[in-house]
Parts: sequence; structure tokens; C-alpha cells
Amino acid sequence: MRHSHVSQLFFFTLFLSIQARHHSHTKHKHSHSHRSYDETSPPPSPSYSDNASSIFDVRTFGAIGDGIADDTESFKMAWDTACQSESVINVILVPQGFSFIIQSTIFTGPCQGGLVLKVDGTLMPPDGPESWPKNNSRHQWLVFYRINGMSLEGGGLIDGRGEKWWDLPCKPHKGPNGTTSPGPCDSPIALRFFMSSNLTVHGLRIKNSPQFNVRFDGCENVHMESIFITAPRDSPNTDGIHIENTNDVKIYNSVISNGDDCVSIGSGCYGVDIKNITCGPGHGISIGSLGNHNSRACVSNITVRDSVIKFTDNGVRIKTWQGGSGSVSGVTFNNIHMESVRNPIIIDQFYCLSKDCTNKTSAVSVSDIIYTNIKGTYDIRSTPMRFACSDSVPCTNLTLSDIELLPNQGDIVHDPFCWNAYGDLETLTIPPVSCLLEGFPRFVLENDINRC
Ligand SMILES: *[C@@H]1O[C@H](CO)[C@@H](O)[C@H](O)[C@H]1NC(C)=O
Ligand SMILES: *[C@@H]1O[C@H](CO)[C@@H](O)[C@H](O)[C@H]1NC(C)=O
Ligand SMILES: *[C@@H]1O[C@H](CO)[C@@H](O)[C@H](O)[C@H]1NC(C)=O
Ligand SMILES: *[C@@H]1O[C@H](CO)[C@@H](O)[C@H](O)[C@H]1NC(C)=O
Ligand SMILES: *[C@@H]1O[C@H](CO)[C@@H](O)[C@H](O)[C@H]1NC(C)=O
Ligand SMILES: *[C@@H]1O[C@H](CO)[C@@H](O)[C@H](O)[C@H]1NC(C)=O
Ligand SMILES: *[C@@H]1O[C@H](CO)[C@@H](O)[C@H](O)[C@H]1NC(C)=O
Ligand SMILES: CC(=O)N[C@H]1CO[C@H](CO)[C@@H](O)[C@@H]1O
Repeated sequence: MRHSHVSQLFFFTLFLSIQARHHSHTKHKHSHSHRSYDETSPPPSPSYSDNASSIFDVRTFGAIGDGIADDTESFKMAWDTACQSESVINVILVPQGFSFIIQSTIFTGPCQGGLVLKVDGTLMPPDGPESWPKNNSRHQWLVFYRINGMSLEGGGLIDGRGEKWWDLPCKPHKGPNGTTSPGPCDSPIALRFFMSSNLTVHGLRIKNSPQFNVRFDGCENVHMESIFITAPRDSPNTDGIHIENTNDVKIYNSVISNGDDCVSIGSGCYGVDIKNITCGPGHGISIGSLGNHNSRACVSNITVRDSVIKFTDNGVRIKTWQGGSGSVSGVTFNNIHMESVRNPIIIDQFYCLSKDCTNKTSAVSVSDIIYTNIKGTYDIRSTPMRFACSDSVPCTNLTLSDIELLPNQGDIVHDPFCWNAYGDLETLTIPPVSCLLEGFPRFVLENDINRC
């Protein structure tokens, strides 16, 4: 019960915010009395309890939790009942000591009151593509859709059982003799939040997702805290947390080790604060990729601070494809410790997954990026700082201060690389950077297609 204190706090905060909403919009709902549940086994005492809260233990809806039975229908019933309940807080309890198997499911709102899905036990999908029901989506496993005011919390485990998906011959280097074969390759994202708001995800362990571990699309006001995500370093596309078209996001005090990006920030995100996270192994923290297929992308007001990145392919990365439009601006990377990272600081405006990407005259612009207090060691296979900006749309207003990156072995120092990158040094850096261009290129100031 290491998390119980923090958990109570979260619960209480959610309670207050939902109650405030409740008070302002409705007048008569508090007359509901406490529901009765399974009388034979009283529910474990909830973090917060009064007559305005209800608890729905999935076992009272028939869930067995023996790691064999399919409990999908019981979870759906528990969800529907909790979602329609008019209590201010409705807790769906997934008890400790049980493993529940659930098929791909969309849990849909809006709900009458606030929802807490409290996972103290283990949730698992069917094991691999062979046992995945034919009529189920292979893009996603657990989906939360159109919900305002939900907390996913608890001390339990979400186990994606990804191994058989990672071994599909279509996955990189998993075909015969280490090749990548063509063929169906869809693999489910473990947890997906879609068009939802006022979300908290707190205290859970999430492991071995078949694909991305957690993904938010079109969400608003997301707070993730004390999340522990693990997948092997060679597991394909197992991004930790991906956000897209999502704003007002806080990701705090979490640890992610996996086979792809630790956190990735896609198009349409703004107001993102990432603090005290530990990443690695994996591919580091990434803004992008943006501008694929000549698309427009707008990303702004992103902060990553007080974090550790270790044994990753990249540290803090901004990646865009040739041919896009829009901009990435107002990004701060502050107080980040790097340990044996291959490209600790990197902007790559020539991002390309095949060999045949051509250069284009447009690009997602990159401007107003601050790198401050970034220290530690880099893997000597590449340069510690790389600013590769588009020929036609230079990067502007890059600011560097208190950078100190040393080789992780020997004393070979790689020179930083810059291409069409404008910016300033506020302090001397290690290694020294002499390749940034001064001032502002004139035509960028007049360029409209990049305005967001
Ligand atoms: C989120 O919660 C706040 C406070 O309860 C509320 O004002 C806001 O409307 C909610 N957001 C959405 C999109 O419903
Ligand atoms: C899949 O098929 C089963 C059995 O025919 C049915 O019970 C279930 O509702 C179907 N699921 C979906 C998501 O359509
Ligand atoms: C894999 O490599 C072995 C040994 O080089 C070879 O005999 C075999 O034909 C290869 N298999 C495929 C599918 O390429
Ligand atoms: C940072 O996060 C880790 C992992 O959750 C936690 O143990 C630690 O207490 C956090 N540090 C601070 C200063 O909050
Ligand atoms: C930037 O994002 C933070 C949340 O990370 C928010 O508090 C702040 O108001 C935003 N600033 C602007 C100018 O939108
Ligand atoms: C694209 O432009 C960059 C920078 O000018 C250059 O290094 C690279 O070779 C070009 N790529 C192609 C495919 O022409
Ligand atoms: C450069 O970027 C910083 C940080 O985002 C911003 O405060 C400043 O206004 C920018 N300077 C110009 C001239 O745009
Ligand atoms: C915690 C709490 O307020 N419990 C109350 C719920 O309602 C019953 C009957 O109205 C009261 O007796 C409890 O004290």
C-alpha cells in the first residue's frame, strides 16, 4: 500500500473537482442513498467514502479473475452500471490478487458522475494474435471514449502480453534470418483515451504492450502520475506514452523503459508539462514525427524538466518530415541528466523511414527552443548535439545554456553539427558549439504557411 496516501489525495482532488461541477450544474442529485453491493464480501475500504460515492466490484458482476476465464462481459456490465449511476463518484474496483482477462473493449461515456477505475489486480488481454477474437479490433485493447472526469488508478498491473505480437514476421527483424516480412502487422495499443477530458492516470504498472503502451487522442486536461511502464528494449513500437491533438497534459514522477519513444508528442499538442521522469532504455523523448505526407502540424508550449534519460538512442528530439507545414515552437528542455545517450540533443528535419524521401520546399518550422542545464554523458557513436534543419525553413531562436555533455568513454569529442540552424549560446557549452548562425533569417519572418 505504498501509494495509498498519494492515492487518497488524488481521489479526493477528483472528488472535489467533480463535486464542484456537480454542485454548479445540478441541484437534486445528492439525495441518493448508498447502494448496497455484494453483502457477503464487503468491499475493501475505499480511499474516500460517503453517501455520494458508490463502489462496483467487478466480481459482483460475475468476473472470475482466475487468469483463464473471459471476464469481458462482466467488465462491460460493471462499467455500464457505474457509468449510469448518479453518485458523485463511482468506483469500479478490480480487486487485488486476481487476474482478469478482457478482450478488446471500448468503454464509452459520457457518464452521469465521476468514474474511478481502480485496478489493484491484474488486467490482461487474450494472449497474442492467435487467441485474439477474429471480430475484435487489432488496433487497440482497452479504450476509453468520450469521458469527462475519470481516474484510472490503483496499485495493480496492466499486462499487455505483447510478446507474440512483437514476434510477428512483419515486425522489424522478426522474419526469417532477421528480415522484415510483408503481411498483416496490426498490433493493439494497450490503453487508449479518445476524445475525453479531465483524466487522471495514477500509480499503475503497465508492461509489455503489443504496441504503444498508452495513447491519448483529442483529449484535454490529462494528468499522469507515478506510472511505471516497461517493455524490453528490442520490442518494436512500444512507445511509452503518445499524445496527439491533446492539450493541458502533465506527466510527472514516472519511469519508462521500452523499445521506442519514452514519451512522444504528436501534432496538435500544446500545454504539455513533463517533470521528473526517467527514460531508458528506449528512444528518448520525442516531439514528432511531424509533417508526414505533407501534413500540417502545430505543437507549442512544451516543457520537459528535472528528468533522467539513460541508455537511449536519443535524448530530447524534435523530428519532422520534409514537405509538411505548421510549426513547433515554445519548447523548453530544462535540467535533464543524460547517461550514455546516443543523440542527447537532436533536431532532425530530414526524418525519413525509407531511403527514398526527397527534399521539399516546405517543412514544419522549428523555433523558440530552449535547452538549459543538460548534463551527463553521450554514447560516442554520434555527436552529442545535432541541429539538422531544412534548407528552405531554417530553425530559429534556439537557445543553449549550461550544456555539459562528455563522452561516455575515452576522450574523443565529437563536434556538434548544425545545418541552417539559428540561435544563441547564453553560456559556454561543453563541447563548444560554433556552428549556430546568428540572428533571424529574413524570409522566415514573412512566411505564412508555417503560422499556427
Ligand atoms: C473539466 O472539469 C472542469 C472542472 O470540473 C470543467 O469546468 C470542464 O468543463 C471539464 N472539461 C470538459 C471538456 O468537460
Ligand atoms: C464477436 O463475436 C462474438 C461471438 O459471435 C460476440 O459474442 C461478440 O459480441 C462479438 N464482438 C464484437 C466486438 O463484435
Ligand atoms: C536463412 O539462412 C540460411 C543459411 O544462410 C539459408 O539456408 C536459408 O535459406 C535462409 N532462409 C531464408 C528464408 O532466407
Ligand atoms: C521522482 O519520481 C520518482 C519515481 O516515481 C519518485 O520516486 C521520486 O520521489 C520523484 N521525485 C520527486 C522529487 O518528486
Ligand atoms: C503553457 O502550458 C502550461 C502547462 O504546461 C500552462 O500552465 C500555461 O498556461 C501555458 N502557457 C501558455 C502561454 O499557454
Ligand atoms: C536534402 O538536403 C540536405 C541538406 O541540404 C542534404 O544533405 C541531403 O543530401 C538532401 N537529401 C536529398 C535526398 O537530396
Ligand atoms: C526566443 O525564444 C524565447 C523562448 O521561447 C522567447 O521568449 C523569445 O521571445 C524568442 N525571441 C524572439 C525574438 O522571438
Ligand atoms: C458517511 C456517511 O455520511 N454515512 C451516512 C450515509 O447515510 C446514512 C443514512 O442516511 C447515515 O446513517 C450515514 O451516517
